[in-house]
Amino acid sequence: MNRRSFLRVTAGAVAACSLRPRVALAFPSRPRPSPAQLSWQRDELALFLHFGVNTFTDREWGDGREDPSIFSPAALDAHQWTRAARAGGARALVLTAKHHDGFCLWPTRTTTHSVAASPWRSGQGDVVREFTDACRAGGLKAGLYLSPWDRNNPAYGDSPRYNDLYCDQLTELLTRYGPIAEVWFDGANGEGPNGKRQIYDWPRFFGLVRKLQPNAVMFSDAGPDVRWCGNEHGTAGDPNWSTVNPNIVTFPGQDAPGINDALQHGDRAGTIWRPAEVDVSIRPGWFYHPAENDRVRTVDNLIDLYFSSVGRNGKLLLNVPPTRDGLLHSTDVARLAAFRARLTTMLEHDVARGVSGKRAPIDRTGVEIDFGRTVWISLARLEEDIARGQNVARYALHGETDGDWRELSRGSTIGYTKLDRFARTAVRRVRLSIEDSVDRPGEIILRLYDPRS
Ligand code: FUL
Repeated sequence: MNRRSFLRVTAGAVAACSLRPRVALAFPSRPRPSPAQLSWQRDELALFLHFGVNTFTDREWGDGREDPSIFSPAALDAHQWTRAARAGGARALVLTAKHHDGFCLWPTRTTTHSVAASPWRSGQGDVVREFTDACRAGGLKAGLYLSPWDRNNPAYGDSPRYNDLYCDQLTELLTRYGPIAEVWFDGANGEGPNGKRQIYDWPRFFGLVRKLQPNAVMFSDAGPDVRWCGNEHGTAGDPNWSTVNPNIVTFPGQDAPGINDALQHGDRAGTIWRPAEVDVSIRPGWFYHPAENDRVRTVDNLIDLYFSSVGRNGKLLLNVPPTRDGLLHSTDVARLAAFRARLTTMLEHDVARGVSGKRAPIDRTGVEIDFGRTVWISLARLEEDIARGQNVARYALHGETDGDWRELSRGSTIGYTKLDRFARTAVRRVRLSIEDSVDRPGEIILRLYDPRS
């Protein structure tokens, strides 16, 4: 037995017979993740790097009139970014190759509004190159954000012309720098010159990414592979289904009744696998602002974020913006490392480990484990085997002491991971009951901890 305690929540032969035909009719093929989606989710944490001219103007949204000469990150070291990411336990990073201001962090052929017109590395630099090389050297996945909204480019608003240009930019980014694991399409889309509005050719963009980087996941409100969770404060929905109805959110930035609900919660009966990504910043802003150096999230707060994102079947994309020097700030770096150290300690000792001989299935909807002694617990980690889909819709966890069963926690969806904190309790037995599920739940892993001991 390894350190996990495997609790098989499986239907017995009789129950399977009664469940299968009905489920088969209602859900002919429950969606499952692609290998890329599975690997994306198992990474749990990625760092988001908002970096560009706004870093130097102290703004959040540039208007596109910034002089490229302001971009001069004298000490830029992408290896420092990846070292900090690794220390924080992230397995991927996503860089803003172009934000809404249109300034390109790589020497593109599509515009002169780029690093090539800056004094940085005498105009010979390429942030995307240094970033992707550092990711590869550090064994981390590289992702790129390319803002559809472009407040600098004269073609913006002239829809076919800008769509061509945007595809050229995607092509450069997806053919020059080796494997790209995630392409991030922002839903924030604003005005063009003279109020002209850009009609994006999303099917073309998605098709191009799929062709050039078939193993990348595409993020947007409308996926197609991973979806926005519907807010920027670090909270995945509850419930949070990784399955969606693709007819509700059909393009990034769509705004209509029901959209936010769909983003937050997914859809129990959804036909497409599109798990939620939770993007949030370690500071109040997305870009670096010196005035926010004292407002970096605390370790407690970062742990809370992990619980409300990864612990609710989401993937956490935590923004840690480089400074004007081109380095992550020492406070942020220290916070990341301390966060990981704390999390590792919290999840170090699974008290359910090694109790295999003392567990007994109670019925087709749950399991009971008997510790044979009193143990203290205050945290549960539940996991479905999402390679086979997501099924649990409602569960309850009870603990028994001196013959008295009491509820420890209850919840809706589980998915990749559900983390529940509860009052520290001494138990001899624990029972997990699956009260509602879409299909027969597969194997569920239950881990129990007492982080305060
Ligand atoms: C938003 C943007 O407008 C913000 O500037 C930031 O990039 C955030 C991640 O997405 O839509």
